[in-house]
Amino acid sequence: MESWRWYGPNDTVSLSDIEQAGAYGIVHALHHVPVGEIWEVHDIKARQNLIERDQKTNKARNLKWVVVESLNVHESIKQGLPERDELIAKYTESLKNLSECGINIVCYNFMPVLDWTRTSLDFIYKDGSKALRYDVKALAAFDLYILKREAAIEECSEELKQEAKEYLEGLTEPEVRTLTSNILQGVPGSGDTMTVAEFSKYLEAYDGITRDTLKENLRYFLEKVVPVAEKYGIKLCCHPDDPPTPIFGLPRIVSSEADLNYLVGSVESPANGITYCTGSLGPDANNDLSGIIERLGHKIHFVHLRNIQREEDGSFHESDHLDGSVDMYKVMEALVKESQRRNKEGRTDFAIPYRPDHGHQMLDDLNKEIRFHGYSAIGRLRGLAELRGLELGIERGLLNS
Ligand code: CS2
Ligand code: MN
Repeated sequence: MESWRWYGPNDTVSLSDIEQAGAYGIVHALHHVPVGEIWEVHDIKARQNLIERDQKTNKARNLKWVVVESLNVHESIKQGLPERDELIAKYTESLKNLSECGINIVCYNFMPVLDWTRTSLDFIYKDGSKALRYDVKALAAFDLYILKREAAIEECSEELKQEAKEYLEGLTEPEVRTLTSNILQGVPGSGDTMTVAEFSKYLEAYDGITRDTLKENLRYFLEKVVPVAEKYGIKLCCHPDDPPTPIFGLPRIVSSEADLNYLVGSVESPANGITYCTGSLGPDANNDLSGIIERLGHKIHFVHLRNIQREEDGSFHESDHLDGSVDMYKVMEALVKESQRRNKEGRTDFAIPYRPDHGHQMLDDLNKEIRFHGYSAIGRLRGLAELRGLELGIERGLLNS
Protein backbone atom coordinates (compact mmCIF):
# COMPACT_ATOMS: atom_id res chain seq x y z
CA MET A 1 0.00 0.00 0.00
CA GLU A 2 1.46 3.33 -1.07
CA SER A 3 2.09 5.41 2.02
CA TRP A 4 3.54 8.76 2.96
CA ARG A 5 4.92 10.24 6.16
CA TRP A 6 3.12 13.38 7.21
CA TYR A 7 4.55 15.44 10.05
CA GLY A 8 1.34 17.21 11.01
CA PRO A 9 -0.16 20.66 10.64
CA ASN A 10 3.24 22.34 10.41
CA ASP A 11 4.44 20.08 7.59
CA THR A 12 4.99 22.13 4.43
CA VAL A 13 3.55 19.21 2.45
CA SER A 14 -0.23 19.28 2.76
CA LEU A 15 -2.67 16.38 2.93
CA SER A 16 -4.04 17.43 -0.41
CA ASP A 17 -0.49 17.24 -1.85
CA ILE A 18 -0.26 13.70 -0.51
CA GLU A 19 -3.53 12.70 -2.15
CA GLN A 20 -2.21 14.08 -5.42
CA ALA A 21 1.01 12.12 -4.99
CA GLY A 22 -1.12 8.99 -5.06
CA ALA A 23 -0.54 7.75 -1.54
CA TYR A 24 -3.37 6.34 0.53
CA GLY A 25 -1.72 5.28 3.78
CA ILE A 26 -0.67 8.03 6.13
CA VAL A 27 2.29 7.46 8.40
CA HIS A 28 2.12 9.80 11.33
CA ALA A 29 2.86 10.42 14.99
CA LEU A 30 1.62 12.76 17.68
CA HIS A 31 4.88 14.67 17.65
CA HIS A 32 3.66 17.11 20.30
CA VAL A 33 3.33 14.40 22.95
CA PRO A 34 6.66 14.08 24.80
CA VAL A 35 8.38 10.69 24.61
CA GLY A 36 7.17 8.59 27.54
CA GLU A 37 3.73 10.20 27.84
CA ILE A 38 0.44 8.49 27.00
CA TRP A 39 -1.24 9.09 23.66
CA GLU A 40 -4.82 9.79 24.67
CA VAL A 41 -7.80 8.59 22.64
CA HIS A 42 -9.26 12.08 22.10
CA ASP A 43 -5.89 13.30 20.82
CA ILE A 44 -5.53 10.38 18.41
CA LYS A 45 -9.11 10.77 17.20
CA ALA A 46 -8.72 14.48 16.60
CA ARG A 47 -5.66 13.80 14.46
CA GLN A 48 -7.40 11.02 12.61
CA ASN A 49 -10.22 13.35 11.77
CA LEU A 50 -7.79 15.99 10.57
CA ILE A 51 -6.11 13.46 8.29
CA GLU A 52 -9.12 11.63 6.98
CA ARG A 53 -11.61 14.51 6.44
CA ASP A 54 -11.25 17.70 4.51
CA GLN A 55 -11.76 20.28 7.25
CA LYS A 56 -13.47 22.81 4.97
CA THR A 57 -15.98 20.56 3.23
CA ASN A 58 -16.10 17.79 5.88
CA LYS A 59 -15.86 15.28 3.03
CA ALA A 60 -13.82 12.12 3.54
CA ARG A 61 -10.40 12.25 1.93
CA ASN A 62 -8.94 9.23 0.22
CA LEU A 63 -6.40 8.93 3.03
CA LYS A 64 -6.17 6.76 6.11
CA TRP A 65 -3.81 6.93 9.06
CA VAL A 66 -2.48 3.37 8.89
CA VAL A 67 0.91 3.46 10.60
CA VAL A 68 2.26 5.17 13.67
CA GLU A 69 5.85 6.23 13.10
CA SER A 70 7.06 6.35 15.70
CA LEU A 71 5.83 5.59 19.17
CA ASN A 72 9.26 6.32 20.54
CA VAL A 73 10.82 4.30 23.31
CA HIS A 74 12.03 6.35 26.26
CA GLU A 75 15.78 6.43 26.90
CA SER A 76 15.23 5.00 30.40
CA ILE A 77 13.75 1.86 28.87
CA LYS A 78 16.74 1.51 26.56
CA GLN A 79 19.07 2.04 29.50
CA GLY A 80 17.12 -0.33 31.74
CA LEU A 81 16.61 2.20 34.56
CA PRO A 82 14.26 1.51 37.50
CA GLU A 83 11.55 3.80 36.12
CA ARG A 84 11.25 1.67 32.99
CA ASP A 85 8.28 -0.33 34.29
CA GLU A 86 6.21 2.80 34.72
CA LEU A 87 7.21 3.99 31.25
CA ILE A 88 6.40 0.62 29.72
CA ALA A 89 2.96 0.75 31.36
CA LYS A 90 2.39 4.10 29.66
CA TYR A 91 3.61 2.68 26.36
CA THR A 92 1.12 -0.18 26.53
CA GLU A 93 -1.64 2.27 27.44
CA SER A 94 -0.87 4.18 24.24
CA LEU A 95 -1.03 0.93 22.27
CA LYS A 96 -4.44 0.16 23.75
CA ASN A 97 -5.65 3.64 22.86
CA LEU A 98 -4.37 3.36 19.30
CA SER A 99 -6.15 0.07 18.88
CA GLU A 100 -9.36 1.63 20.14
CA CYS A 101 -9.01 4.13 17.30
CA GLY A 102 -8.40 1.38 14.73
CA ILE A 103 -4.71 2.08 14.12
CA ASN A 104 -2.76 -1.14 14.39
CA ILE A 105 0.73 -0.81 12.93
CA VAL A 106 3.20 0.81 15.30
CA CYS A 107 6.82 1.49 14.36
CA TYR A 108 9.56 2.25 16.90
CA ASN A 109 13.32 1.92 17.07
CA PHE A 110 15.85 0.93 19.69
CA MET A 111 18.75 3.21 18.72
CA PRO A 112 20.38 4.82 21.76
CA VAL A 113 20.25 8.64 21.86
CA LEU A 114 20.22 9.35 18.13
CA ASP A 115 17.82 8.39 15.36
CA TRP A 116 19.27 8.45 11.85
CA THR A 117 22.62 10.19 11.59
CA ARG A 118 24.00 12.10 8.63
CA THR A 119 26.93 14.48 8.25
CA SER A 120 25.50 16.43 5.33
CA LEU A 121 21.90 17.41 4.57
CA ASP A 122 22.63 19.22 1.34
CA PHE A 123 25.06 17.02 -0.55
CA ILE A 124 24.87 17.86 -4.25
CA TYR A 125 23.80 14.70 -6.05
CA LYS A 126 25.02 13.97 -9.57
CA ASP A 127 21.89 15.47 -11.17
CA GLY A 128 22.03 18.72 -9.17
CA SER A 129 19.39 17.82 -6.59
CA LYS A 130 20.28 17.76 -2.90
CA ALA A 131 20.62 14.59 -0.87
CA LEU A 132 21.66 13.38 2.58
CA ARG A 133 25.10 11.91 3.05
CA TYR A 134 27.05 10.08 5.73
CA ASP A 135 30.77 10.70 5.54
CA VAL A 136 32.97 8.54 7.74
CA LYS A 137 35.72 11.19 7.83
CA ALA A 138 33.33 13.95 8.84
CA LEU A 139 31.81 11.82 11.57
CA ALA A 140 35.27 10.97 12.93
CA ALA A 141 36.26 14.66 12.79
CA PHE A 142 33.24 15.53 14.92
CA ASP A 143 33.81 12.63 17.29
CA LEU A 144 37.54 13.22 17.81
CA TYR A 145 37.93 16.97 17.66
CA ILE A 146 34.55 18.60 18.38
CA LEU A 147 32.94 16.17 20.80
CA LYS A 148 36.43 15.14 21.96
CA ARG A 149 35.26 11.72 23.05
CA GLU A 150 38.23 10.00 24.67
CA ALA A 151 37.51 6.43 23.57
CA ALA A 152 37.34 7.59 19.95
CA ILE A 153 41.13 7.98 19.99
CA GLU A 154 41.42 4.22 20.54
CA GLU A 155 38.62 3.30 18.20
CA CYS A 156 39.84 5.20 15.08
CA SER A 157 42.73 3.97 12.97
CA GLU A 158 45.75 6.27 12.59
CA GLU A 159 44.81 6.78 8.96
CA LEU A 160 41.25 7.85 9.79
CA LYS A 161 42.51 10.22 12.50
CA GLN A 162 44.78 11.89 10.00
CA GLU A 163 42.06 12.13 7.35
CA ALA A 164 39.58 13.48 9.88
CA LYS A 165 42.07 16.11 11.01
CA GLU A 166 42.69 17.25 7.44
CA TYR A 167 38.95 17.26 6.79
CA LEU A 168 38.29 19.49 9.77
CA GLU A 169 41.11 21.88 8.86
CA GLY A 170 39.43 22.38 5.50
CA LEU A 171 36.17 23.57 7.07
CA THR A 172 35.19 27.16 7.83
CA GLU A 173 33.66 28.06 11.22
CA PRO A 174 30.07 28.07 9.87
CA GLU A 175 30.73 24.70 8.20
CA VAL A 176 31.85 23.28 11.54
CA ARG A 177 28.63 24.52 13.13
CA THR A 178 26.55 22.98 10.35
CA LEU A 179 28.31 19.63 10.69
CA THR A 180 27.64 19.70 14.43
CA SER A 181 23.96 20.52 14.11
CA ASN A 182 23.47 17.98 11.30
CA ILE A 183 24.76 15.23 13.53
CA LEU A 184 22.96 16.38 16.65
CA GLN A 185 19.48 16.68 15.18
CA GLY A 186 17.18 14.93 17.58
CA VAL A 187 14.31 12.65 16.87
CA PRO A 188 12.73 13.34 13.44
CA GLY A 189 9.74 15.62 13.85
CA SER A 190 10.82 17.00 17.21
CA GLY A 191 12.67 19.91 15.64
CA ASP A 192 15.16 19.80 18.54
CA THR A 193 18.89 19.84 18.10
CA MET A 194 21.08 18.89 21.04
CA THR A 195 24.12 20.87 22.09
CA VAL A 196 27.49 19.13 22.22
CA ALA A 197 27.39 19.27 26.05
CA GLU A 198 23.91 17.71 26.16
CA PHE A 199 25.01 15.01 23.77
CA SER A 200 28.04 14.20 25.94
CA LYS A 201 25.74 13.80 28.93
CA TYR A 202 23.52 11.39 27.02
CA LEU A 203 26.59 9.41 26.02
CA GLU A 204 27.75 9.23 29.63
CA ALA A 205 24.45 7.62 30.56
CA TYR A 206 25.47 4.72 28.32
CA ASP A 207 28.78 4.14 30.09
CA GLY A 208 28.84 0.46 30.95
CA ILE A 209 25.87 -0.39 28.74
CA THR A 210 27.26 -3.01 26.42
CA ARG A 211 25.70 -4.53 23.35
CA ASP A 212 24.53 -7.44 25.49
CA THR A 213 22.93 -5.17 28.08
CA LEU A 214 21.08 -3.27 25.39
CA LYS A 215 19.89 -6.55 23.87
CA GLU A 216 18.64 -7.65 27.28
CA ASN A 217 16.83 -4.33 27.68
CA LEU A 218 15.16 -4.79 24.30
CA ARG A 219 14.06 -8.28 25.28
CA TYR A 220 12.71 -6.97 28.61
CA PHE A 221 10.72 -4.30 26.78
CA LEU A 222 9.33 -6.80 24.27
CA GLU A 223 8.37 -9.34 26.93
CA LYS A 224 6.20 -6.71 28.59
CA VAL A 225 4.83 -4.94 25.54
CA VAL A 226 4.24 -7.65 22.94
CA PRO A 227 1.57 -9.62 24.84
CA VAL A 228 -0.44 -6.41 25.27
CA ALA A 229 0.04 -5.52 21.59
CA GLU A 230 -1.10 -8.99 20.60
CA LYS A 231 -4.19 -8.75 22.79
CA TYR A 232 -5.20 -5.49 21.13
CA GLY A 233 -4.35 -6.56 17.58
CA ILE A 234 -1.40 -4.18 17.29
CA LYS A 235 1.58 -5.02 15.10
CA LEU A 236 4.76 -3.60 16.52
CA CYS A 237 7.61 -3.18 14.07
CA CYS A 238 11.14 -2.18 15.01
CA HIS A 239 13.02 0.05 12.57
CA PRO A 240 16.67 -0.90 11.98
CA ASP A 241 19.63 1.22 12.97
CA ASP A 242 20.72 3.93 10.58
CA PRO A 243 23.59 3.62 9.79
CA PRO A 244 23.77 -0.08 10.69
CA THR A 245 26.87 0.17 12.82
CA PRO A 246 27.80 1.41 16.32
CA ILE A 247 28.57 5.13 16.41
CA PHE A 248 30.06 7.31 19.16
CA GLY A 249 30.72 4.14 21.14
CA LEU A 250 26.96 3.51 21.44
CA PRO A 251 25.89 -0.06 20.84
CA ARG A 252 23.54 -0.69 17.93
CA ILE A 253 21.59 -3.93 18.01
CA VAL A 254 19.20 -3.87 15.04
CA SER A 255 21.68 -3.69 12.18
CA SER A 256 21.85 -7.13 10.56
CA GLU A 257 19.78 -10.19 9.75
CA ALA A 258 21.15 -11.89 12.88
CA ASP A 259 19.96 -8.89 14.91
CA LEU A 260 16.52 -9.06 13.29
CA ASN A 261 16.37 -12.74 14.19
CA TYR A 262 17.21 -11.88 17.78
CA LEU A 263 14.46 -9.27 17.78
CA VAL A 264 11.71 -11.51 16.46
CA GLY A 265 12.99 -14.53 18.38
CA SER A 266 12.91 -12.67 21.70
CA VAL A 267 9.15 -13.01 21.86
CA GLU A 268 7.46 -15.20 19.26
CA SER A 269 4.28 -13.38 18.24
CA PRO A 270 2.69 -11.84 15.14
CA ALA A 271 2.70 -8.64 17.20
CA ASN A 272 6.52 -8.62 17.29
CA GLY A 273 7.69 -7.59 13.85
CA ILE A 274 10.01 -5.56 11.70
CA THR A 275 10.00 -2.26 9.83
CA TYR A 276 12.05 -3.25 6.83
CA CYS A 277 14.17 -0.30 5.63
CA THR A 278 16.49 -0.65 2.63
CA GLY A 279 18.19 2.68 3.32
CA SER A 280 19.12 1.66 6.86
CA LEU A 281 20.18 -1.94 6.24
CA GLY A 282 21.72 -1.12 2.85
CA PRO A 283 24.96 0.65 3.85
CA ASP A 284 26.24 -2.71 5.13
CA ALA A 285 27.01 -4.74 2.02
CA ASN A 286 26.76 -7.93 4.09
CA ASN A 287 23.02 -7.46 4.48
CA ASP A 288 21.28 -9.56 1.83
CA LEU A 289 18.29 -7.28 1.28
CA SER A 290 15.99 -9.46 -0.80
CA GLY A 291 17.05 -12.57 1.16
CA ILE A 292 15.96 -10.91 4.39
CA ILE A 293 12.47 -10.49 2.91
CA GLU A 294 12.44 -14.09 1.71
CA ARG A 295 13.38 -15.37 5.15
CA LEU A 296 11.69 -12.89 7.46
CA GLY A 297 8.93 -11.54 5.23
CA HIS A 298 6.13 -12.90 7.42
CA LYS A 299 7.41 -10.61 10.21
CA ILE A 300 7.51 -7.43 8.11
CA HIS A 301 4.63 -5.10 8.93
CA PHE A 302 5.89 -1.89 7.37
CA VAL A 303 8.40 -1.02 4.64
CA HIS A 304 10.71 1.94 3.95
CA LEU A 305 12.15 2.06 0.46
CA ARG A 306 15.01 4.27 -0.53
CA ASN A 307 18.36 3.72 -2.13
CA ILE A 308 21.86 4.54 -1.02
CA GLN A 309 25.12 4.58 -2.90
CA ARG A 310 27.91 3.01 -0.90
CA GLU A 311 31.23 4.80 -1.22
CA GLU A 312 34.68 3.23 -0.90
CA ASP A 313 35.52 4.13 2.69
CA GLY A 314 32.21 3.16 4.32
CA SER A 315 30.58 6.51 3.60
CA PHE A 316 27.32 6.57 1.64
CA HIS A 317 24.84 9.00 0.17
CA GLU A 318 21.15 8.71 -0.61
CA SER A 319 20.72 8.04 -4.33
CA ASP A 320 17.66 7.84 -6.59
CA HIS A 321 15.18 5.18 -5.56
CA LEU A 322 15.97 2.95 -8.53
CA ASP A 323 19.67 3.71 -8.78
CA GLY A 324 22.32 2.79 -6.22
CA SER A 325 23.71 -0.08 -4.19
CA VAL A 326 20.26 -1.47 -3.38
CA ASP A 327 18.79 -3.66 -6.13
CA MET A 328 15.29 -2.23 -5.82
CA TYR A 329 13.90 -4.61 -8.43
CA LYS A 330 14.88 -7.64 -6.37
CA VAL A 331 13.59 -6.03 -3.19
CA MET A 332 10.23 -5.16 -4.75
CA GLU A 333 9.93 -8.60 -6.33
CA ALA A 334 10.45 -10.23 -2.92
CA LEU A 335 7.88 -7.89 -1.37
CA VAL A 336 5.30 -8.58 -4.08
CA LYS A 337 5.79 -12.32 -3.58
CA GLU A 338 5.39 -11.94 0.18
CA SER A 339 2.20 -10.01 -0.35
CA GLN A 340 0.83 -12.64 -2.74
CA ARG A 341 1.75 -15.40 -0.32
CA ARG A 342 -0.21 -13.68 2.45
CA ASN A 343 -3.16 -13.19 0.17
CA LYS A 344 -3.21 -16.89 -0.70
CA GLU A 345 -3.03 -17.81 2.97
CA GLY A 346 -6.10 -15.67 3.56
CA ARG A 347 -4.21 -13.12 5.65
CA THR A 348 -5.90 -9.74 5.68
CA ASP A 349 -2.60 -7.83 5.97
CA PHE A 350 -1.36 -8.54 2.46
CA ALA A 351 -1.19 -4.88 1.39
CA ILE A 352 1.96 -4.05 3.37
CA PRO A 353 2.30 -0.26 3.72
CA TYR A 354 5.47 1.04 2.09
CA ARG A 355 6.71 4.58 1.82
CA PRO A 356 9.46 6.33 -0.11
CA ASP A 357 11.56 6.85 3.00
CA HIS A 358 13.39 9.96 1.88
CA GLY A 359 13.57 11.87 -1.37
CA HIS A 360 15.91 14.42 -2.89
CA GLN A 361 15.33 18.13 -2.63
CA MET A 362 14.77 18.94 -6.29
CA LEU A 363 13.08 21.22 -8.86
CA ASP A 364 10.98 23.88 -7.20
CA ASP A 365 11.68 22.49 -3.73
CA LEU A 366 15.27 23.74 -4.09
CA ASN A 367 13.88 27.26 -3.61
CA LYS A 368 11.96 26.41 -0.47
CA GLU A 369 12.86 26.25 3.15
CA ILE A 370 13.03 22.58 4.15
CA ARG A 371 11.72 21.88 7.61
CA PHE A 372 12.24 18.12 7.60
CA HIS A 373 15.30 17.07 5.66
CA GLY A 374 14.69 14.14 3.34
CA TYR A 375 10.98 14.89 3.44
CA SER A 376 10.39 17.48 0.74
CA ALA A 377 7.47 16.76 -1.61
CA ILE A 378 8.84 16.43 -5.11
CA GLY A 379 11.70 14.01 -4.47
CA ARG A 380 9.38 11.68 -2.59
CA LEU A 381 6.71 12.08 -5.27
CA ARG A 382 9.27 10.93 -7.81
CA GLY A 383 10.37 8.06 -5.57
CA LEU A 384 6.82 6.90 -4.95
CA ALA A 385 5.96 7.08 -8.65
CA GLU A 386 8.99 4.98 -9.55
CA LEU A 387 8.28 2.42 -6.84
CA ARG A 388 4.63 2.17 -7.77
CA GLY A 389 5.50 1.58 -11.43
CA LEU A 390 8.02 -1.05 -10.46
CA GLU A 391 5.45 -2.76 -8.24
CA LEU A 392 2.78 -2.82 -10.93
CA GLY A 393 5.22 -4.13 -13.53
CA ILE A 394 6.33 -6.95 -11.26
CA GLU A 395 2.77 -7.84 -10.25
CA ARG A 396 1.63 -8.02 -13.86
CA GLY A 397 4.77 -9.90 -14.90
CA LEU A 398 4.20 -12.52 -12.20
CA LEU A 399 0.57 -12.86 -13.17
CA ASN A 400 1.50 -13.58 -16.77
CA SER A 401 4.35 -15.96 -16.01
C1 CS2 B 1 13.15 7.23 9.24
C2 CS2 B 1 13.61 7.02 10.66
O1 CS2 B 1 13.61 9.36 8.43
C3 CS2 B 1 13.99 8.20 8.50
O2 CS2 B 1 14.99 7.77 7.98
O3 CS2 B 1 13.15 6.04 8.56
O4 CS2 B 1 13.93 8.19 11.24
C4 CS2 B 1 12.54 6.31 11.40
O5 CS2 B 1 11.44 7.14 11.39
C5 CS2 B 1 12.71 6.01 12.82
O6 CS2 B 1 13.94 5.56 13.09
C6 CS2 B 1 11.72 4.95 13.23
O7 CS2 B 1 11.55 4.93 14.59
MN1 MN C 1 13.73 4.10 7.35
